[in-house]
Amino acid sequence: MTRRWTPDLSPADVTPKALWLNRRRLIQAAAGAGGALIAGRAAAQEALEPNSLDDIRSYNNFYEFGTGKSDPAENAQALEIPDPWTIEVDGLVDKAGTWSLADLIDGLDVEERIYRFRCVEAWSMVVPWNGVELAAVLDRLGVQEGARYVAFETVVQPENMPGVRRNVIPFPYVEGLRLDEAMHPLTLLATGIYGEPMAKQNGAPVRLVVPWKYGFKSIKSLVRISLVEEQPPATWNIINPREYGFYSNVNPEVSHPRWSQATERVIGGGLFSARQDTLMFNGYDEVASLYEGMDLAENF
Ligand SMILES: Nc1nc2c(c(=O)[nH]1)N[C@H]1C(S)=C(S)[C@@H](COP(=O)(O)O)O[C@H]1N2
Ligand SMILES: [Mo]
Repeated sequence: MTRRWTPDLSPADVTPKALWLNRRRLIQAAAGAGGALIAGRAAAQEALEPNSLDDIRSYNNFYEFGTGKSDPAENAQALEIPDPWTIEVDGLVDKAGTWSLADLIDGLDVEERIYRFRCVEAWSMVVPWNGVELAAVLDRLGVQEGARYVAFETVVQPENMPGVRRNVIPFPYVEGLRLDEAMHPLTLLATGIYGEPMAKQNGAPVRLVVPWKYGFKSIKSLVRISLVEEQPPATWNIINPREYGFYSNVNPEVSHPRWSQATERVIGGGLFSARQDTLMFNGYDEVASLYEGMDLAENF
């Protein structure tokens, strides 16, 4: 099996070797034993060609560090990452309290997931994330009866964050998912990219990744996870609810009020960088059942 990552690197060079071998074994076993679904999904993942680490680390949105695409690469280097990084877990959960990131993910499978990433601004990349399923973390925490949503919050370090000092949008940046979205196996808590620890501009040391939703749902540098009963506030939805819905599922048929969402500009495609068609749920059809019976133009 061959797969091109960058012209000079083989996948074994950029993925922790154990992980890479594991995944290969899984793919081979699935193909051999007739596990068509797993083989199919693995093949779909193989077919995506990830962007370079350079693309992924130099074209960012992280408003705490400025509104320009190249601001975070420079300004986010001031982000302080204390050891241990702690996450407050609260609400309707058995094991509420202050968790270190290490304890929160200790013993869980850190997997590689190569996902399409589609920003609401109509650009896209492909990112090889490393992370754990959020569901595994929530299971560890013990979600209580009555919890219907999960709320997330980003760290605020005004002294290190020029965007916070200038109040470019309200902070802390907050986001939320319905519990079934949070429990979906595609939803990740990501701690790395290309087998390297998460770069600060990408949301070190841990961020959410929800590949079927617009990028702003994938909140960075998490310091709080809350299990709650009511739909929690979400930053862009608060700023402009007419333009940014709570769900914000990628949907080529529902235009942003100021631009079409039918196509996207592929980052890293070079000078003649093509636009490509945007896919429903960003291509992750397996989430469609979460929204059965909902009008996705109404609940956008
Ligand atoms: N805390 C925080 N999280 C955030 C953002 C932000 O400004 N602050 N921007 C969002 C947006 S709009 C996008 S497209 C992605 C960008 O992730 P990337 O820079 O790793 O590509 O992060 C999302 N998470
Ligand atoms: Mo975005």
